[in-house]
Amino acid sequence: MTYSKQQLKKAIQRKLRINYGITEEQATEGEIMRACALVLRDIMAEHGFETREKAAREGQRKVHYMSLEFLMGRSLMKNAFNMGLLSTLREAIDDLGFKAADVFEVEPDAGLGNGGLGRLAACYLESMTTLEIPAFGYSICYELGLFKQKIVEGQQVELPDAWKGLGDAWLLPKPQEAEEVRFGGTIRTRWDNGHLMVVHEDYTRVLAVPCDMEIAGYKTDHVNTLRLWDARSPKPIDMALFSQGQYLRSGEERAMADVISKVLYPEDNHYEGKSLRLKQQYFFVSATVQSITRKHIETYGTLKNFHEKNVIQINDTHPALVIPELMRILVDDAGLSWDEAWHITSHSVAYTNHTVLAEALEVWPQQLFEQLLPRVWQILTEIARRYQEKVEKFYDDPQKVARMAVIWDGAVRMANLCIAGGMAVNGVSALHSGILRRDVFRDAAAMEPEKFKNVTNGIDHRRWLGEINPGLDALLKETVGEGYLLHADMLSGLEKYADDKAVLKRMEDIKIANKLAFAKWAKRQQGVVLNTDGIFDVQVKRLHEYKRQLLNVLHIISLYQQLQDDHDMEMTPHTFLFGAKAAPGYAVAKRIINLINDLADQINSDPICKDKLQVVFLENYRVSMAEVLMPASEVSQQISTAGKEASGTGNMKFMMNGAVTIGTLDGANVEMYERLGDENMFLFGLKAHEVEQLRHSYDPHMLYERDPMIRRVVDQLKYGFRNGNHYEDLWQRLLFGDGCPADQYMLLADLPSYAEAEQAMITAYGDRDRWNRMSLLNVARSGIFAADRSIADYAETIWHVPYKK
Ligand code: 26W
Repeated sequence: MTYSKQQLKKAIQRKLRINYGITEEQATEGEIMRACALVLRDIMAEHGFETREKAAREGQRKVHYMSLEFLMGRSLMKNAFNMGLLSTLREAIDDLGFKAADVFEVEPDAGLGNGGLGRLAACYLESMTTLEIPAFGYSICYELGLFKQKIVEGQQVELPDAWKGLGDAWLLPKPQEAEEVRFGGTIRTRWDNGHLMVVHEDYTRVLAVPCDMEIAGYKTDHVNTLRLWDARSPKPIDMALFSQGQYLRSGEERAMADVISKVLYPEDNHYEGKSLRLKQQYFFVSATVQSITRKHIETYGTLKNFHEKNVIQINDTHPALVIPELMRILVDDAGLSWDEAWHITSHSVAYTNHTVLAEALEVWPQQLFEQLLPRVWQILTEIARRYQEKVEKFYDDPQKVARMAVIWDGAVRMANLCIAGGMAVNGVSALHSGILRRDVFRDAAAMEPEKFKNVTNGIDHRRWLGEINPGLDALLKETVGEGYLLHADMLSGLEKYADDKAVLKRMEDIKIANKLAFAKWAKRQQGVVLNTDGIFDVQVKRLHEYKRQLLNVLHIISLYQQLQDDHDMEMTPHTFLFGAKAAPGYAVAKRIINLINDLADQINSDPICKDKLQVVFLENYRVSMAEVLMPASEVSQQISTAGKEASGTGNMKFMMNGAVTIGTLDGANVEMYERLGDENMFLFGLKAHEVEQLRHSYDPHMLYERDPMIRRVVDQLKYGFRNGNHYEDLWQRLLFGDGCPADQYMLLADLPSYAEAEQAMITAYGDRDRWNRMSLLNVARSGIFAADRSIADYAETIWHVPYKK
């Protein structure tokens, strides 16, 4: 794809004329942004067409990645980067009288996800494209993405995220490929020519209209598609139904369509059995399975070889209904026998687990299924019955049979459904996959050990390093070569510069420039003035008790108390940055946000902290903020209770941008530590097995009684702040619990070793050569965390598809 500046400029001008009837002189930045998007979209759409034709012609096996979330962020700069058009596009925009950076900045984030799971899906789609795997992503075209966060008087306020105004420039609606999804009604069977026919009657219909987003790979013409389903009513007013006097149904269909694709559920790692959520899941699953099977029949004329030509990867259990829905289509619509259909289904679907938190496990009430999805319910009961038979043949143990059941005590257990119907089950880091095998899914893993695998997560290093950190990208191109963008293992070539003073100085200068750039950004966005002489010590991720933002807070309080004891205490300037959204219904998480803001207010206005301690809560953390923040970060906080964070992927983004990690041995931190060792990473805290052992006897109150440092820090919560706010509820929760075990995430157990690790980090920071070397080695050893490596693992161990090496 080579385009000159003139060609791009002409194409943009043309889009302005055709779409908005304006010239560049009359255009706003938003219109320029949309026009640029349309130009790139046209190029991609053409390549996308060729990619799909080729896959059909050559009978390639396709990967279908199903996820209720795709946290795409912005696309203009990313697509231009991948298409090799970024500098040409910049010049074309300049030529039109605009600043490219400002045009990129007006693009809204496509925030169709909560956190790690959704961003992972976005990184993987990019990587599958670059590796030239014929792949499709599927999700819902939410009208409102994850809420926008405002901080008002220290508290989180949620605002709707109507991203589509400017953001839908990338979406291509395909009404001719719409699918009909059916809810409710009744099921009747009748015999027809010796065949048992299933008749579904009196159902409510919702139309699923695809809105396709093309995804550009890096240095390839291969283009994949993200298909987002938009819910519409089948007809504005169904005259046929209306004239029969059934206008109520028609109204019902409109009401259902209006609400299904309206908004993304904002709970992350927390299950709530809301019927609208189940409707979203089935809507998205049914439309997707119908679409995949329809295209398969168009190409091959039969569904009997479906599993040979397709693999469906499901991102956590949220799309688990794909299993009964595929069975339904194979049995009811295609007329296959149950056994044939089961063979095909259980050789097509693979399941990735992303969490071991009990409160995140999806368990749907039977009644909801019976009412909402009567045919799927029938199929589910048959799947459950047969799986139970299989389990009983293997285990003569009623307790194990009960634990492994798909339907139990009036509830459908989605994880067990995925295990029963999937060809593979994988965790997302070595530690996490081990916990699945040995603990969470131990009975199933003992029965079918080959099914259980690990694929450690990875990130799109082209976005999270190449695109967003041009300074480091330039250094890498000079040292290890441009090839690192396709072959992330080449980053290891940086290692030989670990003692090269000039390169170390470059690393430092790049970091300083990025800190200044972030400070400027934060000033413009939020009006806050950051102390860029301070260590940028960063914790950004969803707010969750297990992620332990509160542990970070307790440590900051201890530093503050030391300063109160000795105003003249020597201290390396330290700027603590937090960014986190709390689920709107998660009261404790919201209290912690309030606490961080109160602490920040007090510290930042206290003269004894001047040029020493600063705490800032960054409002509305999102992909586009992470893109400015990661390159500027020096310390990465990855401090979850060991055994709780499945992998983490923010940890990888920090590492790749040269931040040094303070962390527990949790998730992918374990694999980072294997590569970095104690010299290049600051570990602390209980190990996963120690957490489990200690659980029975843990007594945080005793730690509070015995350790004056702990007591004084924790008591600060109770006594509160100068503004009059206090946090006795959090104090209580740590020491005595509140309908839950006291300090269930063991903050107090880990606080002393955490403070030591922070101290060791500060000492290392003081030795510039040592620190820059650590930073360099973090970058050099991060190649393993590229999504390309993860996708190669999936391709080899689960999907069995070829990919570009
Ligand atoms: C049903 C409610 C709900 C919603 C989202 C339950 C669970 C989820 C996700 C599975 C939570 C999630 O995002 N998990 C994160 O997945 C990342 C990608 O694998 C991991 O890196 C994180 O450790 C994990 O918390």
